Amino acid sequence: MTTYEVNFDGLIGPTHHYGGLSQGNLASTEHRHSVSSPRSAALQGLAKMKRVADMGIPQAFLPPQFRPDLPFLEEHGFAGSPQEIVSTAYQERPDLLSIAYSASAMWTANAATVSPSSDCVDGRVHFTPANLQTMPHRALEARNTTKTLRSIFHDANRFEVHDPLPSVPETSDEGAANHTRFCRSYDSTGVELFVFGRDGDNDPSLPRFPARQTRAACDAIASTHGLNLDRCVFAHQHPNAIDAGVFHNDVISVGNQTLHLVHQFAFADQDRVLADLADCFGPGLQQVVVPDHELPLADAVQSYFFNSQLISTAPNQMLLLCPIECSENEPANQIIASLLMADNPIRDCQFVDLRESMQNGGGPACLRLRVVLTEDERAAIPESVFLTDRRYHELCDWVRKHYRDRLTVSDLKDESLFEEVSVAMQELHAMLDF
Ligand code: SUG
Repeated sequence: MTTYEVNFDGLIGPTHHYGGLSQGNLASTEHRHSVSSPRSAALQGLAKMKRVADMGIPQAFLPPQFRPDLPFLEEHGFAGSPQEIVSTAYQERPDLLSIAYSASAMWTANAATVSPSSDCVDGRVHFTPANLQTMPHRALEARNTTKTLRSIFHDANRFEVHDPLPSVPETSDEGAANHTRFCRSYDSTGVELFVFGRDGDNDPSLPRFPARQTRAACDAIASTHGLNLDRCVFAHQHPNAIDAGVFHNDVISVGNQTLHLVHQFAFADQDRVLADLADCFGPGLQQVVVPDHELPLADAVQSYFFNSQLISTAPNQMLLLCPIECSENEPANQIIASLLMADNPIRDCQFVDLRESMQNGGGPACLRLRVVLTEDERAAIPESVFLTDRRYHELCDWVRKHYRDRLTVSDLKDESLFEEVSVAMQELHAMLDF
């Protein structure tokens, strides 16, 4: 039976702005309160999805979450009509208004951790939506993400969407951005790599910037998904990497099937981690370690090279879909050129313009959640989640009609913005039947 990797990209929402909300994410801090273009952001995201779909690779999408999150503002004591809540919040706590308006659900690599049915003891696909509890604007996503995933993966014979882990520092979880799966082909049992930045409170090597994922979260997910622990590897992120701006593992390492591209300073105990992965996998795992002298950490973060999507286009053939910033970074360019010449499955490299998302620290891989599905599992989810040609054009038209070309944090107080978003979201929900 054919088994596919389906990419679920987040459709970028109409309130995409630069809040400067993510400490440790250098792009977010650097672009704090810059002018954003929600319209360009969404069209860039859609163009990336279309490019992947046009290669014949199944491409699906998750709708944006409704923002502002009024219940969040109400919990902080703001009351009245939506307009009153927004306008008082802007006067008294503009930081909270920016959180409530964040479009961060676009980065679906943080939506959940997913284990395909071939890895799970009960033969079902397991999902754990991430609690994203480290950052207040991201913590707002979990409830809705759980609901959306449950509505898409509703068939309990084939899927289990767990509750997110408790939203407390001990079980801090950021989803698939800290999880990589290796396999010989998508239908074979894989080896799952779980990456954490913090192992309890007594961790002596805590970085300066937040370490968003805990070891306890990784353990809990591996256990509830029913994974074979002999085929799981747990790796501690290098604290220096976190302090250099590597807030998620997918900023410093990317893997697909039999190929792992990883920076020299990704993990604290790198040799052990790579040896364990090779042991669990058995023969055939190709590990390409990029040395710091070829791609210094600062360039890895600036170019987001490791946030490229590594996509299988045919058996043992892959495409590297890189952020356009890689083409402007000399060391990243060199690495790409040498990978294309070396003996590995990468056959092609393409650059994609996602500058609007990149300026908030979200590259190609951040914008997608990978879900490996058999033909039968794929048939059990609504067809309407897939990006067809027709849907692509409908969504582009919808974005052009409703999204602003320019948005600043002071625009968040506009009554008209709230209205515009409400109308746009109603129209979207009428268009999508999931
Ligand atoms: O969580 N940026 C996101 C970027 C997430 C990237 N995802 C992966 N690496 N998989 C974050 O830091 C910035 C929002 C702002 O500042 O307005 C933000 O949330």
